[in-house]
Amino acid sequence: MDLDAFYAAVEEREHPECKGKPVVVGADPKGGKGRGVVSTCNYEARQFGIRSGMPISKAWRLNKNAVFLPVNLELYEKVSSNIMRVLRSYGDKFEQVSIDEAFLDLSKTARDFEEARKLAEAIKADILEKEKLTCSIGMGPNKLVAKIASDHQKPNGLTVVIEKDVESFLAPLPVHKLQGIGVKTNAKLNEMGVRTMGELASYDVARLREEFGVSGISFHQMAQGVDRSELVEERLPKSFSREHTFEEDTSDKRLILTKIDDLLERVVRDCKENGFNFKTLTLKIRYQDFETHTRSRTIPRLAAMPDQLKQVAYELAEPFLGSHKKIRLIGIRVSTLIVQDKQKTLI
Ligand code: TTP
Ligand code: MG
Repeated sequence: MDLDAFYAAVEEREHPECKGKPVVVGADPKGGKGRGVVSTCNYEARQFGIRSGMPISKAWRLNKNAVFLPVNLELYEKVSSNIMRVLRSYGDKFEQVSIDEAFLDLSKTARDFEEARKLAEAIKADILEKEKLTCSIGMGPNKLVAKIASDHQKPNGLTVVIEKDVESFLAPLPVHKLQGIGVKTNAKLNEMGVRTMGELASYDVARLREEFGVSGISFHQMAQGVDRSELVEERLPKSFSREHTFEEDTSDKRLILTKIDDLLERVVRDCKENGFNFKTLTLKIRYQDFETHTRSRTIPRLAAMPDQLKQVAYELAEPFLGSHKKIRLIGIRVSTLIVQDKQKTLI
């Protein structure tokens, strides 16, 4: 799955008055004197030849009347994480590749490609409904084919390539669509008379090896649609935590409990915003002499109410509050995270 004109599409959604106009997201064009680059642009702007990575001054020359907007990464990251959460809930293994692109393994979720196609349609509809954005999905027997298929009918595409059609699907496509074939390799292959993947697939592998070393063998395999790589699942967070060091060491019970409320609220928010629930709450206390203690408690019910959570945190703090030593730092951590959509436990 790859979102269409991602940053520009989010901006169009936020500024409906731009709908239908060319929209360029990137550096300030400063009347043609700007020095940064284009991050991306919508499909209307692409008709003027504007592209990602191009100097913003050139984009300005190509269309002075386009809507030029600055990059609001924080917003795109939030939208991205919402969408990735939706996507992840539809399949088994999940690998996020970039802010707007991810692989999903449906081989255990769907019985065949027809069922998988239905799931892909449901994913597209769900993303459109929840985030008002379109994406392009490619499906195939492996990652290589899926990735190329996702790019095949952009924007708002859905391309399904079943096993027996892999070679005929790839054959007419230019070799530079393969990952690892950049400008130089592409030029070299073209010199050798190889422009399409079909030509590459039927080229003498020994000659490819002579020219490109072991990469030559891998190009030959890729051109045939061979890819045995597994999805690399993201490293999910194991916990969320926040700490506070007091300006001055303190024994003031009211001050300490207020700070616990504050930390707890922030940690729970971090956790929820990232799409997790949690089962374990840990409190950390450091005294003025740096002696440090932690106490944990398993929360009996997942959907514990804020007041109950507070109560648990107070109970964890209780034994430390009567000490003759002052407190320097307190911390709150939540762990044993559960993905909210799937209720899958992570240690
Ligand atoms: P892409 O998926 O490559 O591009 P896109 O989503 O804008 O358009 P398409 O419909 O062709 O998929 O990149 C995703 C986002 O990453 C893009 O919206 C902006 C950002 N990006 C940059 O900031 N600089 C770049 O050079 C590229 C290629 C992308
Ligand atoms: Mg994209």
